[in-house]
Amino acid sequence: MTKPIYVLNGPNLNRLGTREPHLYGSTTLAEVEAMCREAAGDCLVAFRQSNREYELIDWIHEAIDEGCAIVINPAAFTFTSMAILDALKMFPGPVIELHITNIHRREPIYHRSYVSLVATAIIAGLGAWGYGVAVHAALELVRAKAA
Ligand code: DHK
Repeated sequence: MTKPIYVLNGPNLNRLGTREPHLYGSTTLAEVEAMCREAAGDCLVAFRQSNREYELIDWIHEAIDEGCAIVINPAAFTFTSMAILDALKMFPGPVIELHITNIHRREPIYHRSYVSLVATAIIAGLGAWGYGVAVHAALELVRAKAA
């Protein structure tokens, strides 16, 4: 794979490791990044996190031109951002929506995802381990399409 896979993370995920560990575990974002790079093998990874919606949108636009796949944990923007949904609609490759927790087992405010309207697949509830699964899945989808 010559084009990188974009792994994009939304607000408050920079606090992983100490943020509500009973929900999100103790894995830090840096450790998540290392898991993604290991899972990607020889495929480049553009791993980003922002608390700003516009930055996530700019990175999705960058991926439209430069990336082979997107794994995105939009965090709270999952449930609020039509702007992120509209940006993802322009991405030609696979989009894996990733949540550390099973959002469907949480409070109702976490049950309606805008991103799910465009995601190729959704992984939720596997904890931080889900990031590696999502990267593997995205790359397999890219390889299958290229075959
Ligand atoms: C992460 C967040 O920050 C929350 O806003 C989502 C998601 C859940 C996760 O499980 O990774 O509701």
